[in-house]
Amino acid sequence: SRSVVKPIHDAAPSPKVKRRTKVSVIGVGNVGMAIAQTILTQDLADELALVDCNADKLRGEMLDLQHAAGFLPGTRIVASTDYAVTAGSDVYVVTAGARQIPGESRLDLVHRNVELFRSIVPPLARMSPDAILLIVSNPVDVLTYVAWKLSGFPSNRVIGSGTNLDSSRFRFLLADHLDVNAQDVQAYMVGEHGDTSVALWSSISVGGVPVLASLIGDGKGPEVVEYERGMLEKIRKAVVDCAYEVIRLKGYTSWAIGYSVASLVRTLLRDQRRIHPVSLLAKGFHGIDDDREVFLSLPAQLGRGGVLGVVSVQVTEMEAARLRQSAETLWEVQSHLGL
Ligand code: 6V0
Repeated sequence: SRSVVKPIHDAAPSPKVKRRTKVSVIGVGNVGMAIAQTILTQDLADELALVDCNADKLRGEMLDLQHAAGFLPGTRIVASTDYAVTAGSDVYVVTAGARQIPGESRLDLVHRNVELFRSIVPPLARMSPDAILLIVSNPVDVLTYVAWKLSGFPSNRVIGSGTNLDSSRFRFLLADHLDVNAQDVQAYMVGEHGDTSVALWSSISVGGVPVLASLIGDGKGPEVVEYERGMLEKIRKAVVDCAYEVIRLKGYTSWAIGYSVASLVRTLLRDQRRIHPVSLLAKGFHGIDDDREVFLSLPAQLGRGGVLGVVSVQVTEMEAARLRQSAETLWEVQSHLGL
């Protein structure tokens, strides 16, 4: 570049550039690439490293992204089957793994993916001992626990994408039902990502108006309130079913998880202290036993340190009971993993 760009007269040397931010995506399948491409277009990192065990696919994806350089802000894109390429990462996004085949439950996937994590997580922890691990591979809650165990990282730096995506689907469907913009809908799904996720009804508000409470406050008869509750339950079920529908129709899900994980990466890297429902070490919350080392999603404040804290959301006794039930199920699954 020296021959093209010439220094001006009497110029001082550049000050030392502030440390660059680096994100590594492990697994360049449908989900990994959707995340990588969203991170690039949103200009979230100075360097993006990609790792996969399939060398041809990996190099092909790297070149394809690099060829967009003329349209992107200048993120350095590197890729290798060797984890050394990820050294010095601020955030790891782990999407490697077998994905659900139509009809397969997320928990059925567990044994296949635990073996994989034994080869992936220890090298990551060695290459970037201060990084945040963001786990996306399914079953995400179990694998986040597995990543925590295998990395030896403190629990605040091991996060599962959890119900961040479920909550976004929930907001989309609620917005459609209420005819408002999804960005104005606050609503959380918590607990286990997938079939047994828990919708927090009292968390639903639009433009600051709590939706269920306002129905009751408006003096609507119990039939109307019951009808709305029925509608909401239908919406909760639709949130669970819609992942399966996408998988049935296109074979995998990618765009929504891409945006959902990119939004987590932004909050973490820029220390935005925003609140996201993500999978975290949930023992001790909502009556989950202190000896149950399980990762479940709860609305949490995230920042450069990872999980900064858990929001004290209102949870009914029935919702808390379902959280505890999920905790028991996960604990049971984890007890067979030999970790
Ligand atoms: P995919 O398209 O099959 O990609 C998986 C990638 O992982 C492939 O490129 C493999 O080559 C690679 N891979 C396998 N083994 C290794 C290894 N040892 N080291 C490095 N790379 C490896 O799957 P897809 O991208 O569709 O899904 C990836 C994972 O994300 C699956 O476990 C999904 O179930 C999970 N999802 C999680 C979601 C969530 O909300 N948490 C949402 C969607 C998918």
